[in-house]
Amino acid sequence: MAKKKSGKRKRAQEEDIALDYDDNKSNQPGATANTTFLPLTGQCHHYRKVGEVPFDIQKYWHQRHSIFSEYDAGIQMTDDAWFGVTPEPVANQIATDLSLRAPDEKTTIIDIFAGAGGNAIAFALSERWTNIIAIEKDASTLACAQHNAAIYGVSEFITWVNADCFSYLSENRSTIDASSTVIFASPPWGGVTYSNTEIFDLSTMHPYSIQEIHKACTDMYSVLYLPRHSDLRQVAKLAPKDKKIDIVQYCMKGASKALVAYVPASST
Ligand code: MGP
Repeated sequence: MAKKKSGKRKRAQEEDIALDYDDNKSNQPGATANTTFLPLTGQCHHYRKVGEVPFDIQKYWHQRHSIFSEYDAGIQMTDDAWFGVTPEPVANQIATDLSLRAPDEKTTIIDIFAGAGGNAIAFALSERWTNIIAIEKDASTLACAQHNAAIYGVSEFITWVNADCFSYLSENRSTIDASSTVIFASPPWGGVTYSNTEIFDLSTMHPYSIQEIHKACTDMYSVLYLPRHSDLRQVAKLAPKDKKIDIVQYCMKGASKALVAYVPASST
């Protein structure tokens, strides 16, 4: 699994850097970032025993080795990150599928809700992308993501940005090349109760609705990781004129974990 370990893990953990995407306006914002590693905080945990784990995330902790096969190497998570992390086999399959689907001219991928890093790690391991930018608003969660990517030996292949993704996208509008960029969005779904309804209403997804997320990246090819029972009519409405959206259900052990909508850009 961890193809690129080659001693990078220790080096990455020892680095001491500061994230400031405003200082980094080259061809792609963040692409040549002075990427900096944030320190793990008291919010970051590597739970070893179920007794240490808050009750509401114990279900996820029991799945820890399918979420991160390298969990025992010291994977770090904030408690909130457990709810949204993409299990590794699913993240890898999405990375493989996207490698095949994305047109060749797409060379940059921006993971706008990077969380604990599962998807960004899979994108880096796929070796498909020239630039991988991972944005995470919460500094402790970003520190976990950087640490976890280092465990997989890919941290230095990812440009890390500690920011609100909507601010990042709007402030860097002029320097993001939409024709070469793919947006990957695995947003919060509003908590564990997301599955309580028969059909998930994406317009009330909290705190960001599907429309708000789509508006922020409508001119770019976007890949949206959404509840398995999302209202497909709402997804269909995101399709640019005369273009189609592919929707794929990603399963583990015969049960869907999520669906992914591959949404073409409005302009290209
Ligand atoms: P789940 O449905 O909470 O758990 O999450 P489980 O055990 O697979 O299903 P259950 O029917 O037995 O309860 C399933 C998957 O959905 C997780 O592995 C995550 O990949 C994804 N997921 C869950 N939540 C609550 C979120 C979220 O808020 N955001 C994102 N992006 N993914 C989530």
